[in-house]
Amino acid sequence: MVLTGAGVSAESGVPTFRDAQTGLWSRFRPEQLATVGAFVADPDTVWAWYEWRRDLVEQVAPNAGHLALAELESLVPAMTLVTQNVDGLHRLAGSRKIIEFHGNLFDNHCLECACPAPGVPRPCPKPPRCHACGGLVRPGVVWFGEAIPALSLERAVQAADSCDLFMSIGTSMLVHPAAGLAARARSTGAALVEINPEPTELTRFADFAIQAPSGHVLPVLRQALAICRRRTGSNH
Ligand code: BV8
Ligand code: ZN
Repeated sequence: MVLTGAGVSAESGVPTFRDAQTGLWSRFRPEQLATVGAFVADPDTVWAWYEWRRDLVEQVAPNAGHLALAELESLVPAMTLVTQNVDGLHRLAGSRKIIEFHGNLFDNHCLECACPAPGVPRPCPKPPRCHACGGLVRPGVVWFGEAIPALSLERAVQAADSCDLFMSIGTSMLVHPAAGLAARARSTGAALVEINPEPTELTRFADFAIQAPSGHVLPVLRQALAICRRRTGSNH
């Protein structure tokens, strides 16, 4: 099982949550904007923050780390990728078995009736109205204080409980319940590997802590696995 966070997208040019927000958004903290309360209080500002992030993500490409993870998936069919990222870059890189634990930046649904709101034209400076009930349309991400969608949580917990190797890549391990998945995997005997240039809450529990950028480490890991495969001829 692989759990990724914002650090995996950093080398694509997407600022992480811990990075200081740039420009207009420097006076807010993500935890202040990424909540239902913030959206209800000021829908135009919160919607504009997501439009700014969508514009930014649309201009970047998956990096070598995303691409290596997509290739690892074909080398290790049992692998499950759980991502906290909402930027869609893993899918763009070719990963298919993905659990978008916190949703996706480019999805929208109605705040009132939860009706999906596909095809919102871009740019869209203000939040559109729901075609079913006229309620405000909101970004399809999981905000702080909101529950993780039940199916995503169930599948991620199942992967954590059954994996024999848990890799935490590019995450500060501060946001729950995503961060708790590592402890679940460890409690069922999985080996823990962390790839992060900085130490985190997980580092002291990791069997291997590789303190380097994921865009550098993951291609090496993928290459090493492919060589092992060729030498041993094994495919499990
Ligand atoms: C919930 C979508 C309950 C929105 C996001 C238990 C303990 C403590 C707190 C809580 C708890 N349970 C619940 C909470 C509250 C809260 C929480 O965890 N708060 C934190 C701040 C303490 N959790 C919630 O509210 C969750 N909901 O629990 O609901 C409930 C239950 C039932 C019914 C009703 C309610 C929901 C959390 C989801 C929030 N949504 N995103 C949006 O994006 O706008 S979270 C958002 O922040 C991201 O998705 C991501 O998950 C998180 C940022 O974390 P990281 O990805 O780790 O990024 P970060 O910047 O922190 O770190 C980057 C790392 O990369 C760094 O370590 C850096 O060193 C490294 N790095 C940098 N460059 C590289 C690199 N690594 C590798 N290579 C590089 N090149
Ligand atoms: Zn509606």
